[in-house]
Amino acid sequence: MSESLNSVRMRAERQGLHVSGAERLVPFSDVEEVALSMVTRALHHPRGPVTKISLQVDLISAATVQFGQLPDLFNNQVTCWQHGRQLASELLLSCKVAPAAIERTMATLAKGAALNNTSMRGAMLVDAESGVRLEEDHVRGVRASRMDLTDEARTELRALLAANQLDNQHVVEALILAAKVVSAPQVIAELCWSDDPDYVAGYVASQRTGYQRISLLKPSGEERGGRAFFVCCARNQLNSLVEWLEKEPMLINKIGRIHPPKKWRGK
Ligand code: WAQ
Ligand code: MG
Repeated sequence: MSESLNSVRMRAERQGLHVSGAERLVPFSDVEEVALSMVTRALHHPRGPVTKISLQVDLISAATVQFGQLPDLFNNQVTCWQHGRQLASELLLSCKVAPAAIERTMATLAKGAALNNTSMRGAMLVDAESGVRLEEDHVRGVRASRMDLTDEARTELRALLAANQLDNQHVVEALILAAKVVSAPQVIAELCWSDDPDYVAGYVASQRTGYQRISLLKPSGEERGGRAFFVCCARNQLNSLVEWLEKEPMLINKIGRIHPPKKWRGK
């Protein structure tokens, strides 16, 4: 790739509480339009109103861009969020996350993983064996950043998602984020549910399972959401993992399969 890219990042808050964030990697010609749409989105966010919007644009050298691929999407339909969390636990177990680590992390996300029991700005970093939280700052967490789809991959993905009634911004952004995060060999799985009160779906993602979308992972109206990256990582490699997740650019030029909905009835 010869053309340089720009990382465009937005974060919005209300009196210190995280409201919304967005990440794109785009050519210079698209910076203005993308930046404007992020500001518009922050101003009209369902978790709003906001009191501060931060926008950051950084030039990225083409030589540093890594290429990636989206995971396959599996569309699990559950009838209640309790079943959703059961399914998420099973999937995380299949990735070899320890049962106590799963239980502890879910409880933390459910009560709000930041201080004052609110949502964090970024993700928890959790030792997959012990369940211990490893992120330095429990409010900010770790922010996966500088990842996006190529235009061609975005067009292809949105057509495929639309054919499966899944074409919305949450799905597109979550697939991109998960693609980068689970491509790190130290991350054995990711768990996520939204902090938007009306968006009740979430997922477990890993190299092993792909992106396992779960239709319900929380009750409607709930604003406590979050992400946990389960890692198997020596302490002295943690800084470089976080640095890679937050700074290294990844452009995704290949999409995955979208599987049809499948009912899951609980155990
Ligand atoms: N890096 C790390 N953690 C993040 C990031 C990031 N870039 N962005 C958000 N988070 C954390 C933060 O704690 C948020 O509170 C939480 O994730 C949820 O973020 O298949 O909408 O943007 O239908 O609300 C998943 C299901 C939707 C999509 C996820 O997340 C589907 C969603 P939100
Ligand atoms: Mg949100």
